[in-house]
Amino acid sequence: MNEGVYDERRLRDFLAGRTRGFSRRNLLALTAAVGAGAAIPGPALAAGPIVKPLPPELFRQLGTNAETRWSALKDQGYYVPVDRFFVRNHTVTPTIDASTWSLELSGSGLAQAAHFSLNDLRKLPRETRPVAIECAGNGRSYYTSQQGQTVSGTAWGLGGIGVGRWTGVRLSTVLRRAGISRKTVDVQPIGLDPNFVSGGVDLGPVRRPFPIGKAFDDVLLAYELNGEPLPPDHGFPVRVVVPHWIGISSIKWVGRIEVSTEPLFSPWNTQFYRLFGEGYPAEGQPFDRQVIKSAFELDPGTTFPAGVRTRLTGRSWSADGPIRHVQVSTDGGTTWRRARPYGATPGGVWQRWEVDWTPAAGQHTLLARATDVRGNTQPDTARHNTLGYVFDAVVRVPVSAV
Ligand SMILES: Nc1nc2c(c(=O)[nH]1)N[C@H]1C(S)=C(S)[C@@H](COP(=O)(O)O)O[C@H]1N2
Ligand SMILES: [Mo]
Repeated sequence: MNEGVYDERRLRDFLAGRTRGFSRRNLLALTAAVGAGAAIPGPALAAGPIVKPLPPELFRQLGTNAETRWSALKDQGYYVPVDRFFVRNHTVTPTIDASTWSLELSGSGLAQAAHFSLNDLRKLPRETRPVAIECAGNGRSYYTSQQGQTVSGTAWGLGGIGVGRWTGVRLSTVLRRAGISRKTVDVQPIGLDPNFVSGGVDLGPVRRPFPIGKAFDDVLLAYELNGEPLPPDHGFPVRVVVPHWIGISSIKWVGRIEVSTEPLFSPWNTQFYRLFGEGYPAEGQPFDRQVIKSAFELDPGTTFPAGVRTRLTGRSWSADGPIRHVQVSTDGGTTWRRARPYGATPGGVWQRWEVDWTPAAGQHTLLARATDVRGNTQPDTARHNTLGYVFDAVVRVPVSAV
């Protein structure tokens, strides 16, 4: 499955006007606004877009979203507990009755529509996978604070990621049961949360297509997170989990999956989740995959006792494969040393690491730089795109010691 080839093909389909159920005119108007650096107006804020408690020591709230504080991951295990797993909601967490919920599969890739209740899905062979859900805009605020660049969208720090143990049934199993046609090229899961309205335009339910090759490769229809039923905020009763791909692919509260013998498009792969800006095509560069990043398990501005040895910890991850090594600098990037990896790494999703450090009194800048098994290394500067996606540069973390 080569998603680069898929992206190029779909870009050509899109440019040739081979788009179903989506107006390219809306897109061009909105893209112009986005290209000018205008903020994308968000939906009206409901009283509580997120159901679970968001204590300030665990989360930072950003509109309808909440990012995990990295200090909240210190001394936690490999998996991010639900009480501190980040939430990215386009609107609000819907209330869904699992006893009446069912998943519909329909479209030109099926002779007839098929329906599966939660019990139907639970009776099919189950599988558990460690998978990171990470927002494509994770780290976006650093384009501005570290590179002085203008970007639009939610100003995430690095807390728009969580690694979970997801349990469910393979999407391929369900597609086969539904009688999928060999001519199917794309599938598109559709959320049951309210329609997303952007710039006064109703863009419909949150949805994003992916190719049949990916659907048959490693995608899950998950009904459990970390051994418990999916929490409401993370997609109860069932969400799609698409390993290695940007978070938007993993549609929560899925109600229907469109199965199509023709290429599918939605605003979430035409207007959003494309790279716009200098050096990118005017129509935007499609992308699907997450990049490489590192984070210290502390909040920027933390104060340490001077002259006392402290253990700095963090995590690094890459969608391209397991992490090979991590280098840390405690002097603003002048000198670097290898961090010690520790802990089990089921699925190789991320690597926990540590270094000892005895800070002198004063201000310090911490940096961590990861390299994965494919040789990808975090650069000093991330390549700018106007929507602020896929920030991969080394982050400078200010701390002090007194
Ligand atoms: N139905 C639906 N699915 C969705 C979203 C949404 O708003 N509605 N947000 C997407 C985005 S942008 C991300 S990053 C992930 C976040 O998953 P989480 O909230 O479980 O952390 O869900 C994705 N799936
Ligand atoms: Mo996202």
